[in-house]
Amino acid sequence: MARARILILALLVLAALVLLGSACVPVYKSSAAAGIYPITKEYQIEARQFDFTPNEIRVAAGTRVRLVVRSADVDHRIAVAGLTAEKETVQGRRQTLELVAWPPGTYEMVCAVVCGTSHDRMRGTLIVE
Ligand SMILES: [Cu+2]
Repeated sequence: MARARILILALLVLAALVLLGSACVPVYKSSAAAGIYPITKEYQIEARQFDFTPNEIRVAAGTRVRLVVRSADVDHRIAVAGLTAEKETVQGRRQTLELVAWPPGTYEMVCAVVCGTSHDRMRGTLIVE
């Protein structure tokens, strides 16, 4: 008889734990807010000898940034120094580079492929605030 009581008590405790667990599921479980970096901002960038347009991007720290880069002339390679993000941009095609803007600071966007005589001037800035 005592075993039956213990078994019933154990089942009741188990049922209570299951009900308690289901009541604690986050409200936004499947929404984008559940991610670590929930906000994604997308920027269209044109790479052209010897500039990026726009050449300055300003984002909030912790933002997931998607750079859709299109080369208007020759092959380039966009790199964000300090954030280990780099993507080749082949002439006429769009390439997507994603990164997390963290930590706050000013990062240089550069062309990492020698694309012409003034290649070293091809720079932009990513400001993370
Ligand atoms: Cu270049």
